[in-house]
Amino acid sequence: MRRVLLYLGLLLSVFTFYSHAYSPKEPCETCKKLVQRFHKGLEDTAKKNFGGGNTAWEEKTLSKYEISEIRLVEIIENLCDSSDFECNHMVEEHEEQIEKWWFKMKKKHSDLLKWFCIETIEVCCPSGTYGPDCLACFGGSERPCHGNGFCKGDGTRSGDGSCSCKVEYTGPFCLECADGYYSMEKNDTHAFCTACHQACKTCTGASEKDCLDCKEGWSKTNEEACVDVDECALEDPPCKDNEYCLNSEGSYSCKACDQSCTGCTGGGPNECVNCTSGFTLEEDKCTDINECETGEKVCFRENEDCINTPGSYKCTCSEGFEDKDGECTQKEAEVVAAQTEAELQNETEKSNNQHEDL
Ligand SMILES: [Ca+2]
Repeated sequence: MRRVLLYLGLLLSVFTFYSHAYSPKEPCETCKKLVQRFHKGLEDTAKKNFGGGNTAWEEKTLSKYEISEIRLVEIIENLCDSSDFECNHMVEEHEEQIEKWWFKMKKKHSDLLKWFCIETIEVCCPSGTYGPDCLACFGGSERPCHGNGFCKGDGTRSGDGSCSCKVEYTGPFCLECADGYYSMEKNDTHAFCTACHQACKTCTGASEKDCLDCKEGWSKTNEEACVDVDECALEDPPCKDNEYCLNSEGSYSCKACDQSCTGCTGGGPNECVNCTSGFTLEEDKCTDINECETGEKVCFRENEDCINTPGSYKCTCSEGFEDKDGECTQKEAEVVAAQTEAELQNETEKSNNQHEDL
């Protein structure tokens, strides 16, 4: 199963990569970028060629250069990155028009974006308009979507001119308030929507008394205001047995009891309803019982120690011993060490005896 998922994931990422890499760019975007680069090219070539002194000869050549084909070629060479297929294609296809603008139209039509992208190759529209015929966006081309949203296809030859409204607004022209917002001012062409009080789903004003509907987690009182529901005080509280409930504005949360509790009213060992086994109530707190010190023997095997743990205890073999077939046996290494020690002891005693013999 995991392998299949992995494979599907891989397939999906490859697909996303390709669809991304090869999706044709919006031609108006390409054109706008191209015009931007043209202006950059103009700047760069202007700097490059106005450095030195100003002899009459230089001035004549420079002013010639300013409108020369050499300068245009330099600019065109840097219009697109070599990897930008759409840009290179656009330049190739419309090089003649760019030349025409450079030599003949520049003076009269100084706005290259307008002349080239909108009017000549027709890939963009004036802002506030959209689609093949550059029609006005919903809400008009002056203030598309009444300033409360974005017109789909604005400034391009694509899209449908419909509005996608900012979060506060809704309706085809973004003139109505979305749920959770109310209108401070409104007429046929303007709307200004503001957030309701956090307790309201819909409202007519700013306060919790202006709610039409309450948001989930809030309910209407007699005074018609939406107030927080205290979920923790409900007859059937929402948390599990070993959790306690924390109320909050518009919500609640369930938190785990302390490990010493069985049921609790808060987070500490002093807020238990009952102590869990292994704990006992001491000074109003559920406290760990130390089973190793009760006086009763709890670990029964030989060479075994009792270790107290929170809520319980462990019986483990003493140091130098290990559990083998249910018994605490001396470790191999320890046995060897003990033997060596015994032997050494023996040797020493022997040699001592010999010395005494002498
Ligand atoms: Ca609540």
